[in-house]
Amino acid sequence: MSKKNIKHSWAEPYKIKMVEPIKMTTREFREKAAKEAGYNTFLLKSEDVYIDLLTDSGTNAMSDYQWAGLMLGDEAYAGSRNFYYLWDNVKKYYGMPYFVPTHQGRAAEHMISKIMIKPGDYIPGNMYFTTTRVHQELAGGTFVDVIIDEAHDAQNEHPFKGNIDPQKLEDLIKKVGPEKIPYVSMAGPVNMAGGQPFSMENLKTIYKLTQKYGVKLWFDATRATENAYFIQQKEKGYSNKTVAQILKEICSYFDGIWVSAKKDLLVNIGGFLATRNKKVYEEARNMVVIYEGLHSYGGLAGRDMEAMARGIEEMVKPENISMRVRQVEYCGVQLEKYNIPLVKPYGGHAIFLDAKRFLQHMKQDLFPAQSLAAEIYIDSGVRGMERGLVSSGRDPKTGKQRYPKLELVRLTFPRRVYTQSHIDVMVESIAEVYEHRKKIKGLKMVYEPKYLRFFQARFVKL
Ligand code: PLI
Repeated sequence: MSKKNIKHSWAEPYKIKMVEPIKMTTREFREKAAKEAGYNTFLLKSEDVYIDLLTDSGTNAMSDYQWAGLMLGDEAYAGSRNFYYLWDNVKKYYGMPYFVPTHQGRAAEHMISKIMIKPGDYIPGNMYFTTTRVHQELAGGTFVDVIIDEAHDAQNEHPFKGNIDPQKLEDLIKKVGPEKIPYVSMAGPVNMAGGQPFSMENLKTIYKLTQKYGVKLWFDATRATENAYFIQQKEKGYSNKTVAQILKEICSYFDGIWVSAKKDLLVNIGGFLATRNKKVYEEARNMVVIYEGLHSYGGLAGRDMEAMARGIEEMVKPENISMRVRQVEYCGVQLEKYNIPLVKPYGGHAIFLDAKRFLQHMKQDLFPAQSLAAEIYIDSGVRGMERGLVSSGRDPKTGKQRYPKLELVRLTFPRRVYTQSHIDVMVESIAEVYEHRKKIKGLKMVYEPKYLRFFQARFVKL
């Protein structure tokens, strides 16, 4: 190997100052725990989990800079200095002049849906997200998926599977009329598609289309920094721009954004709504006092807002965002060595196992992804999450199950929490489950909640 090729490895851009011990359990223990949890990984006790890849939401490790900021929390009921610092950073990094904090992302989704959607409206989006869609439906709207077809194919290696199909969008606008579309709901990277980004080129096309018909464009910017990083890495003309510059350019095309700060912002709680639309801002600022708290804390402590403000500064740092995405990539590369079927390209926040191909012998009605997530936990204590038929739920009008093309198990990486060795152990466990996959028989749902059933549904083994 030439000297030029030696420096390919990467390592975490931090060192560990405090550790949180994790409990080691036996297979027998985990079999019992999984049964008691109704084979739903959301219902497991966290202390019974060895490597927790359930979600990257609120599970991040904060830096010493963020922890130090907690001590500067100004816990005034009104007008705390942390609120103003956070607002300044929202303006600086997202480019949005108006800002309303919320306790987490779905509170912002609730408000924007209530403000913008009238019964009978249609909300086109690049694949649904669970909480986003339920708020759109509860406001009387109908979500319409206008993502490109490639996104529904786990094996298609299109670099920007989060793109909106302009033709699908224009067809919908012409069919229902622009007045029935309060806004286009764009997310990036697209969580349910496997963490797939959209390109700047696609965003510009969609922006022009919405301008042509006078339709608003809103952005779920929950993991926007990852999308900006993918644009920098993959899209022509962006390799010399910083992630911070790209993030700001992305946001410049949107009327407003909602954010779950529990992801990109490297904190454990928080969210916000930000916009350049003064009218929407006035309504959100008024509404937040009913559902969340005063407009200058939105259900958060002053110290939480301080950690968020500092997290914004850290999330765009090149070493942080590249390590984040490259850790996920490392996991994908290792799994592929065992021929484990995955969604390609690898996502920004997670690796998604393709349960349809992993458990080819199982019909979708037997919940392959739910079964696989339970088996992986039983094998090694690694906790992932179902993203398939259970998550997709039922059509609120017909009550029928919505059968998604993608039947996936998500292995999601909390930021700055696990090391390469954790990933190696996890990969070996999944390889083991893959070897014995034919023994997995599927599950029967025995309890089904009305909303977002994946969180609390219970199953028994067949
Ligand atoms: O969990 P919240 O309420 O802070 O945020 C809701 C939410 C909105 N948009 C997107 C793209 C999300 O991924 C999201 C929450 N995601 C979770 C909890 C996850 O595990 O992916």
